[in-house]
Amino acid sequence: IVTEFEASVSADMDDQALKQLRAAYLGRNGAIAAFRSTVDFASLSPEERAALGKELNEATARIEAGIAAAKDKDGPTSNAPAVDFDTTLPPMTSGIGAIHPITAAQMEIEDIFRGMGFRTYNGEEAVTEFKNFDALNIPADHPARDMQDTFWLENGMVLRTHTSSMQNEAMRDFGVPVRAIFPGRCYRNEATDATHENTFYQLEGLYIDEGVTVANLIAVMKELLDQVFGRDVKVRLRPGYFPFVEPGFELDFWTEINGKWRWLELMPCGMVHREVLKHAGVDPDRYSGFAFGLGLTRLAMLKFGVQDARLFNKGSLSFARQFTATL
Ligand code: FA5
Repeated sequence: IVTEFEASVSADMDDQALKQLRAAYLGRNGAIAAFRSTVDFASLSPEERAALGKELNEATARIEAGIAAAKDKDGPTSNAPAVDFDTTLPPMTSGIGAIHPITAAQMEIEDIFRGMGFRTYNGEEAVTEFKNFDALNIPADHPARDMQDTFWLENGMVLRTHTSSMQNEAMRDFGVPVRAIFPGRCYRNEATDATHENTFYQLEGLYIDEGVTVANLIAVMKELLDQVFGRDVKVRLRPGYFPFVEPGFELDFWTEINGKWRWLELMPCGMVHREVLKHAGVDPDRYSGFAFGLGLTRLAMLKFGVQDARLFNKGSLSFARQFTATL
């Protein structure tokens, strides 16, 4: 029977043909069963019975193996797993990923603002000149355009130089009152050093409602910094100039750097300029509000003690892995 089987099986056979072949030899009405039915087992001695049983088992095993081998060689239509490895070995682990320190800082700040009723809004990185400049009271001939070195795209759009580019659409999309933060990547065509990257992160905040004042601005900024640094942080405002705020400020906070306590400039901010409100269709006689532009990259440097902003963009695993313990 086995000789006959081995002559008829071939690797060219498809699954269906192999199934039929298997039935013809091993099925209920197959060759092995037919042979069994011709044997009068009761008339055999125990030794004869054992020997014949063993032979029939071997024949069955060889036919099964022949079918399996024909299936295996079938390539893509074969379902047989490739078992050329030891399934009892412990699995290889690929290591656990780490959250990038800037993402970690961003997530923490988003949480704090969520607690104060701010929604998070993610805008585009390639934006119209209008959103990045004009809507923010920076017309084409305004010298403030030179304050930020811009990457221009061939289609006339720009890579946003700041997250303020989202102020206009946030007011238009949500209407007022609005409380929102916009974290994101910004680009500036400038020489890099330890505190300047051409690709860096900001986190913008915008709060527009009736009767919002500088007092609200200070309260929100202080709450943010108290929570980020886990202590009662001292802040101060100095005048600062940005065309899209009036008055504009630089917010400093009192901190220890290399063992010495001093004021550190952290966050430009101010009361949103009337022209910016008008560009977004908001009535400046009824509504007022504040905006701020937190340097997220610089905040992450402070928080995690990173000395060089350029390390964040290196894609270095050994750098990223240092922060797993912090999370
Ligand atoms: C602005 O970009 C304003 N849009 C901020 C603003 C928003 C003011 C709302 C008023 C109201 P400035 O160019 O200073 O401002 O950048 C803000 C912060 O981004 C800086 O304090 C700094 O932390 C960060 N930043 C700016 N340039 C870089 C850079 N090249 N690399 C890393 N961080 C940078």
